[in-house]
Amino acid sequence: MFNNLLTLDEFTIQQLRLFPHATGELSGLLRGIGLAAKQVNVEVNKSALADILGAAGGVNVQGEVVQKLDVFANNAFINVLRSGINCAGIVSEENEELVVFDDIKSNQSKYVVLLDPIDGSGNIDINITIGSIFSIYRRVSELGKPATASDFLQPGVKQVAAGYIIYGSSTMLVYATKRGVNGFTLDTAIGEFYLSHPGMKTPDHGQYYSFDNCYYHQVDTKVKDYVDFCMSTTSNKNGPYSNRYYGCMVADVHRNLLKGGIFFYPQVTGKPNGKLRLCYECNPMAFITEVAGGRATDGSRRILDIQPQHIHQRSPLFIGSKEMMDDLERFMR
Ligand code: P6P
Repeated sequence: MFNNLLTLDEFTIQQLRLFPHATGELSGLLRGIGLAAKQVNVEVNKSALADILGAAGGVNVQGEVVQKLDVFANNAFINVLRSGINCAGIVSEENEELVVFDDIKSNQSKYVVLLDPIDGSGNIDINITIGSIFSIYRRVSELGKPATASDFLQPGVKQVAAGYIIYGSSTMLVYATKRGVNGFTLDTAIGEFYLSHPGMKTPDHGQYYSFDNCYYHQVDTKVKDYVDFCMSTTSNKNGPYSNRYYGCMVADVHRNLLKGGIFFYPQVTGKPNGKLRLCYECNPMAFITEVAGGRATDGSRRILDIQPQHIHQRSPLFIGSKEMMDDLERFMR
C-alpha cells in the first residue's frame, strides 16, 4: 500500500547521509522511539478490552496484570531507550525524579529524552484520541559520566528534535528537527511507520480555537477579550472560529498544525502557571510548531526562550498559526 514511501527507519537513515559527520545516534534514537510507539499503539488499541476484562491492576485473559496505560507507555519508552545506546537518561511526567541510565554504554550517549508518555489520558476510557510527546536534547554534562539535571533543564531552543505520536483514527508519529517537520503514518498490517506527511507547514491562519471554555470566567480579562474576538461575527474579519477542544493537547495541536488554528491553556484561577508542563509538553510542541511556521508563547515570552528551573514546572501556553498568534498578542499587550 505504501510501497513507494519511505519508512521511518529509511527516512532517518537518509537524513543521516546528509550530515557526513553524523554518528547515527539521533536516527537510532528516533527509531527506538518509533518502536516504543508501536508497542504503546498495540496497548492503546486494546485498552478498552483490557478494561472490560479487568480494571487497571486486574488480570486479563492471558493472565497478565493489566497496567494503567500511562504506566505501560512509560515503561515501554524507558525500556526501549535504556536498552538502546543512544540515550543517557530521561525525564518523564510519570517519574518525580530523573531516570539516569547509569551504565557504561548509556553514559557515553550524547542525548537525553523528556517524555509525556500518555497525554490526554482522561480520554482513554471514552475511546477518544490520546498522544505521547517527546523532546531530545544534546547533553551538556561530561560524556562517560551519568547524565545530570543540567542536561534536562535547557531552554527549548536547544532541542535537537521533538515530536509526538497521535493515537487517533490512524496512528501517526510526527517529529521535527531544525530541518523540518515530517509525519509518518503507521501501517499496522506490517508494523511500519511510512512518510505520509513530508515537510509539514502550518497555515498562517485557521478557523479553529482550542480553549476550555469552563475557564472563561477564570482568566485574565485580556484572554477573555481574545476569546470574545474568536467568537465575534463583527470584530474578527476571519471569525467566528469553531471551538475544537479534545482534552488532549496533542490532538488539538495536530489539527491546528494541519488546518491552521490556535490552542491556549493560560493561567486560570488556582493554576497561576496554567496546567501544561514546560519541559515535556510546551517545549516540544512549541519547537514543532515554530519549525512548521507557527509560534508559541506563555502570553508574553517565546516558550523556547524560557530557562526551566524545575523539570516538572508548568507554563501558560498559547500556540498556533502565526497570524492568529499576532492577533492574540494585540490583546495581550
Ligand atoms: P483541562 C491532558 O490532561 C492535558 O494535559 C492536555 O493534553 C489537555 O489539553 C489539557 O490537559 C486538558 O486540561 O483542564 O481542560 O481538562
